[in-house]
Amino acid sequence: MKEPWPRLSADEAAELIEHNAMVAFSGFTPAGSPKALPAAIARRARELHQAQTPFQIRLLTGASISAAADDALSDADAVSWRAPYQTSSGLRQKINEGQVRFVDLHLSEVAQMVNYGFFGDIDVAVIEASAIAPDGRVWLTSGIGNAPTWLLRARKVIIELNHYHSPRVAELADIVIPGAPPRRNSVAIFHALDRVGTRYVHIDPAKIVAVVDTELPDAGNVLNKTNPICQDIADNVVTFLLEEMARGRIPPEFLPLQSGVGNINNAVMARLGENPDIPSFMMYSEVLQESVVHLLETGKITGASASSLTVSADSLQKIYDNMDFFASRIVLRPQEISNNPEIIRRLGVIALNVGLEFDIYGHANSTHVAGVNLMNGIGGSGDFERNAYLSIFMAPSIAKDGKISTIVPMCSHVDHSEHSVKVIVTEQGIADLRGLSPLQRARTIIDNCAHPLYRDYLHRYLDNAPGGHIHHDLSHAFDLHHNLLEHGSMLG
Ligand code: 0RQ
Repeated sequence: MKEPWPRLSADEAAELIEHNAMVAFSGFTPAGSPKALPAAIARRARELHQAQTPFQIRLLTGASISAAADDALSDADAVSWRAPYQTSSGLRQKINEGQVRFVDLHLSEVAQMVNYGFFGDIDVAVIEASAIAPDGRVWLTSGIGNAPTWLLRARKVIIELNHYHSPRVAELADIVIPGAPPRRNSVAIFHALDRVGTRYVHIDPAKIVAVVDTELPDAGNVLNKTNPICQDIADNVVTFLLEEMARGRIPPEFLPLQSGVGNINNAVMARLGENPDIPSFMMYSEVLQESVVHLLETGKITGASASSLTVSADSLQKIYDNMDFFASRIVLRPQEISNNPEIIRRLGVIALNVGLEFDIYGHANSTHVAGVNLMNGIGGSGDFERNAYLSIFMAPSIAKDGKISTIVPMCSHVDHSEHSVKVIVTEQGIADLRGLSPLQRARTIIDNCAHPLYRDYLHRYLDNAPGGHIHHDLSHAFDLHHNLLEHGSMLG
């Protein structure tokens, strides 16, 4: 039987994308993101630019894509607008130079904002799939992200049919799209592994304008380096959680964990995994990193829900080779479900995220260095931090060999407020902020979390700051940042 859609090369498919189109990529991190079209779109941009023809796309994704893909697109000046999250150094530079307009969004909200038309129509969705059926069923791969919404909303769909993935990867998926307010029902997830949807997305097959065959792995962005500072932070987190259990504030069966990405989070997962006093637990997270696969195998993690499997090629292969074991322990969800505030609050998630800087009252900056330069974006950290039972923020107390204190008098940009940041942990110690007044919080954060290099300065700032409920000296609150910008070090 003749297929209802054309099989094209990536370059041929890229020609279907017009200047200024809103393009939406599947996936969440490199997992599940298109692998061939980003480079082909970049090539198309270069060719057209050489012919003096304008060509740029507006690009929506789930979270980050591979840094190589974002780099290729930004090197070719192929992107004019980008949302909601990125981790590429090349794109970051263009954003900070004002050449690419970037919108930094809570990841759980993106699909709904698109459904309500806040960003205009989606012209083309580029979706990595493990299989498609002539009736329009599309099975996704190792990262779901916003792909279900893109498939349903886009005018045209280009499928990257990636034969690298096991066809059984679809067994991990649980696809459901919440209804529109005000008649949205509750999402009936009462346990991290509950399934409430389908394994595929069903669309009008007439929208599929091209199928591009690929066989490419989810390259890059697998971080599992560690260092003594990460280990100390991880030990402090484990100590804190054990004390919470001893006081009965975490139940004996533990609570589901969310863990951000990066070396600190990997170290925390490893330490939790090896500690015999931490019971086995579930994950209700957005990304499952490398360490989770091993902990699922040992039984320390009994089940994991997320939007993507951001693991090494070896670990992904292990999952595919042992699908009978892993398919009953992993659920991959659209990001508006993996990061859904209702479910996070209901399950009592413990959220573990990393920030760039914290002020002495507990506000956190995750996104903007010295308040001006974007790092990556808020990602899903806000979805979890605001709604978690326990929000724990972690960071080394200093960055850049001590030139930067991550504890400052006033955050130069606020992503998470003092009202929802519950605990701050550095390698120096733990600041449990629950129930503390602002001045108590300030002394606790300085004494327990600030680096000794900066502790006296921060105490002096607090002692000299005028105020009422909160003390601040508005003419000196950013002296450390001024020092950094003028002298390259907060120490002056
Ligand atoms: O610089 O890369 O040049 O060495 O920032 O810092 O300590 O290596 O930590 O890689 O975990 O990143 C907040 C950016 C931390 C990340 C952030 C410098 C430091 C280093 C990286 P180098 P670390 P990480 C789940 C949840 C928001 C999104 C999120 C992030 C570099 O965790 O993007 O949480 N979070 N998502 O030297 C200037 C400071 C600094 C600083 C550190 N105060 N000023 N530079 N650095 N503190 C994932 C998703 O949402 C998909």
